[in-house]
Amino acid sequence: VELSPEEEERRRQLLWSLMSSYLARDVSSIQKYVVNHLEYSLARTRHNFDRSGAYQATALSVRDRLIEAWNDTQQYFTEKDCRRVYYLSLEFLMGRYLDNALINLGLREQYKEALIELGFDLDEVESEEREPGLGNGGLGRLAACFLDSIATLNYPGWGYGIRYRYGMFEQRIKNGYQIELPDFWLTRGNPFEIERLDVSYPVYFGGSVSQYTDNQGRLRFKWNPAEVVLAVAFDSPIPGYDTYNCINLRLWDSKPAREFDLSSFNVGDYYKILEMRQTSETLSAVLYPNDSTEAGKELRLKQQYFFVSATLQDILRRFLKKDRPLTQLAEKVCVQLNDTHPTIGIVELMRLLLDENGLGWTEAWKTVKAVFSYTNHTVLPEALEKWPVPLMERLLPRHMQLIYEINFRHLQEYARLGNNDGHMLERVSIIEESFPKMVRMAQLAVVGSHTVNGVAEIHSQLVRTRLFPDFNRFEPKKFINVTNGVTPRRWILEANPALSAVFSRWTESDDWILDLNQIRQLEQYAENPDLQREFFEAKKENKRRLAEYIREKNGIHVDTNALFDIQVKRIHEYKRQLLNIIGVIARYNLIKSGRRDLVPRVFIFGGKAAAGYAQAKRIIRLINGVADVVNNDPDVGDLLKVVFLENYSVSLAELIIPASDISEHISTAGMEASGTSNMKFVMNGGLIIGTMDGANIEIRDEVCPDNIFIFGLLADEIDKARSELKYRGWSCSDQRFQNALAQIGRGMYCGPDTYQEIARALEPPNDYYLVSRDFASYMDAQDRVDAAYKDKRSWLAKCIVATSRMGKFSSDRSIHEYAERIWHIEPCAFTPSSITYKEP
Ligand code: T68
Repeated sequence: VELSPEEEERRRQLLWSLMSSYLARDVSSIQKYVVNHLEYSLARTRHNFDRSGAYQATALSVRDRLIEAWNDTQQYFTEKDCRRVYYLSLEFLMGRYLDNALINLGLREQYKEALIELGFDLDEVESEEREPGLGNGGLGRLAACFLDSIATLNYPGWGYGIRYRYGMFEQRIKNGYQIELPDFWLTRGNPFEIERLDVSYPVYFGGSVSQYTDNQGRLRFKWNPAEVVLAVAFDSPIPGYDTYNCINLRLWDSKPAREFDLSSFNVGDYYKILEMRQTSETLSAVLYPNDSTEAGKELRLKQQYFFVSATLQDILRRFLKKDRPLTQLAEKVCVQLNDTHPTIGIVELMRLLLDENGLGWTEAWKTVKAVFSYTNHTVLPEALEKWPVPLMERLLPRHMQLIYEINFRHLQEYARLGNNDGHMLERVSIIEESFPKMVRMAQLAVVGSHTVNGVAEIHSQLVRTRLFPDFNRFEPKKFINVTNGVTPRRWILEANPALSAVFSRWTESDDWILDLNQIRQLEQYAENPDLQREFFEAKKENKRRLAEYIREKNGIHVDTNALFDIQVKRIHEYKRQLLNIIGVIARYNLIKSGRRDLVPRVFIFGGKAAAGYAQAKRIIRLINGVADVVNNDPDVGDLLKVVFLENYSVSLAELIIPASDISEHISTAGMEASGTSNMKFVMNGGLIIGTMDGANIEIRDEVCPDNIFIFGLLADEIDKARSELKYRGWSCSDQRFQNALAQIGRGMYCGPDTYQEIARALEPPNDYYLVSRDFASYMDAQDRVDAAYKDKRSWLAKCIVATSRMGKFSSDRSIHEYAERIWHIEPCAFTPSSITYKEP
């Protein structure tokens, strides 16, 4: 109905009076909200109030609050028309929501009290939540930490991704082997998402391209697609810590689109249509469990385009709500590409601007380049995405045309810049001239972005010199570094309440939660016996929690006085879990030879192997084989235990990381882009043993070489070492290594299906990851760890100093850098009093 201004004002007043204003924060109101949801949302009676119901009702009551904040924040961003960042990622590894939301809202204590009176323990209620595992590892978890920092720092930003119905597979260990089970995480629904049936977009595939002349006589192109899928938005509110701001993670779900179905139903092809419906639903069905290797599956490309197309349509629609030309898009919008996975977005935005909105090439391209920036997460050649041209032509014919045109203009420009050694154009080309031809997504991402960043200093240097030397020569300013970080909210405050209390006590404030540099104050008390005792007690408590879990899950008793030595991360040859486990075998042999003066150690492993990565699966088998032998050898006792924890995940990381004395970050130098668990471990009061790789180098710079155990070849020594191995037959003369290898070769720890391939991979010409070459240096570093651990006071002082110097590795620092150097956005904080629709 048309309303007069007076009627409009009355309507606004009515809406305000109907909305119950903000939800109260006291314990009895919280109880009322929870029980209301139990009754009216879950349709359970008060007599049927179990722990699962308590979780659901609690979560829904928290969701209400998040929605209030979400609505106000988004309305405020719209009103202020602030420049926004959109973080595009195929993975968001969020971890459990409830605990994090309560902490960020500052309501955990109230909820704890409210639930106790209702007969529930909040910790137990929280553990009812099924974690959404919508990511593989570091890259997906980084995206989640970044959202927490963006919200906390009041930056106007959103995350966009896919709502996979099956996330990362669930890992089980059977007879030492990894088994993969599907992760249907939505079985009991997800109270933290809001389905937006009103926010949906068609996404097209296939078909052909036709030409026509527009009314100004210009040649235009039209894509006539053959297939359509509908993208439907699911929103998850992401609250910041100690702010009212609440941002959005919008994940797309695929549904069959009716418009195409109906016409085909008329044609009578009933079964074909039902088949097509199925494929549309499979689009967002499953996360590809490949980490750091490119599988090149057709469905994966469809997923990428599906999510990027829906996202850009959504972004343009929001921008165009205000009447303005698309040439101004880059003033209000920037898009960060989390690796090359969403890179087809560069081409899609070109298509939208050219074909759907009538812009000319020059202005369209200028806009595109001003909008996009790209984060690279790996220099491993096998992980760089490439798509076959024929596949691209079939699925996205118009995009393929545009890629050729983008490449043609790009090569012309680079040819003009000169300095062509004959192969330069071949190297910088977006098209690889192989059979079949391939589209190189990294080259496309560099060409279509204004800024390209690596994720740690050494990695950014390798991005410049090894991946894109020619681009770097002509456009050096394009390449920058933004070192990764992790959120102290989840990784200290939530994961480690004991240490958090120590931080607050010794800094006499909670400010460290928002400014991690504050914990530097602890350093001056590194030798203080009271602080040392508190540090020790906190660690002990965390080790007890983990020991209890190990007893429950693995049936192994571990002594909390032993040194806990932990390596948890995806299983990959470059991460060298093999180096660790061969070191364990050597230690076992030492014990068997009668040495009793060793520091008792518990070696804890965890991590998933990609389902198709045979060698990684063998490594898991070997670790479990060694665990069996060692843990059941009466000669060993408490001197050595080996534990493989199955199904490593964010929630498990929150339990494991605070319990470490030493953690291992031992990749072949130059291969781990950054690593982020290294940061988490040190923040939680543990030391690390590691190579000069990724963020280890910057951690060493911060904590001083005395407080970290570094070993191994440097990145620039690797090529030479490899060629020595290959051409001069360098082989490891270390007897401990040879003995361990011989035992593996005799089948002492696992059967021939496993040991043959493991032994082969470690022999001279094959040892690409240089396990044998770094072995002696690794063992020396482990001896230094033992020696240092024996002196309890100096060990604790090392831990305190190292921990206190971790301020740099808060993701708040990373996000400030992105905001200032790449996104050029400003904080936009909403406070309930700055509401423009004033309550009448
Ligand atoms: C990781 N990459 C880096 N990739 O390995 C790690 N890859 O050093 C870094 O700290 C982290 O990114 C954050 O920057 C990944 O985790 C993937 O998970 C992945 C997934 C799909 C395809 C390729």
